[in-house]
Amino acid sequence: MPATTDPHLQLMEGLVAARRILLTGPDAPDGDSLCACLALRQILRGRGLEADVAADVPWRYRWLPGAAGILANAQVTPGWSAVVVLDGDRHRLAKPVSEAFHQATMKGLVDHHATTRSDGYTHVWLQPTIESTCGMIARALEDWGASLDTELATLLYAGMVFDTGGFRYSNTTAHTHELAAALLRSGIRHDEIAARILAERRPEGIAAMGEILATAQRRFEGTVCVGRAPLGLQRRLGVIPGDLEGIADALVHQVGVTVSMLLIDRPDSTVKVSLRSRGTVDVSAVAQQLVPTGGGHAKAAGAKVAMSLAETEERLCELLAAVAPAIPGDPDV
Ligand SMILES: [Mn+2]
Repeated sequence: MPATTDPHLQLMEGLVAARRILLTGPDAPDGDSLCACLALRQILRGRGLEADVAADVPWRYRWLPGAAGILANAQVTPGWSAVVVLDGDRHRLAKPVSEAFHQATMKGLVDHHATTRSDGYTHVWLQPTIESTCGMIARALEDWGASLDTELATLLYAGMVFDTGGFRYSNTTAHTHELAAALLRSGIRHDEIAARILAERRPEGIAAMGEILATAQRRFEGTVCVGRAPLGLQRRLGVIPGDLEGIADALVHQVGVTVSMLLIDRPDSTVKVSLRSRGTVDVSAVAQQLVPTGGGHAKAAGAKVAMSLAETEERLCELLAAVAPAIPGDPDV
């Protein structure tokens, strides 16, 4: 029997007592975050609770079961008794959602990022040893008395596939595969899920990927690869949110490269940074040093900074130089 002090049971206890529940993730959510929100919404609605999801959904995730019913961030008005942040922390919520969070009586966190701080919530369920937030939910189903159907299994499998890069990243464990096997038995189309969540691109995204890879530069004696997506490139090629997923991974998977950075200009004069590591460099520490709201995992991290693209690149190179000897030599070689 699980102890009632277990965070996933305390969270459910709080949610069952709540009147209106809003589930959300960081602004510009990834596959794990959206799938975790939709999965928890299905579980809560299955218990007769009033639960909704708020997110601006990139095209890549619009096929997910239940995605059509997601509220856009701008549609969120105050009046939620519980707001739960999944797969990321409260510091990166979109503005209307952040206001709803601050006014809610119950403030929940469900996350697996080691860099997430647990202050500012009434309920915290944080498990950095688990590969994905969807994996946390999959592991809690039995204790919650929730039943698995094909729709729920599709969501949980999609989040796990997304966060493990198709079971290839170092966060994948034997237990990840055991859970995936249990989800496969529910009759999901795992090939379709993996193709859509990881591989599929729009023609505009293919063109952007080609140009970013072709113009990427290697620094630090070739061990660090920098990809740049300036606004000009994005506008010329018609890039929309969701088109640039996976490019940071492609950059790091080159012979001799141990760290990659993808720098994406945003229309609000900020830069979105995606960092990947294949070696000993902890890129979540680099992201946190870049900006306090940055962070993630040791091998995959991100940040949003109010600097120019060139300034961001130079600052990141300074930080990488400081973590030597993992990174050799001069940033300009
Ligand atoms: Mn995640």
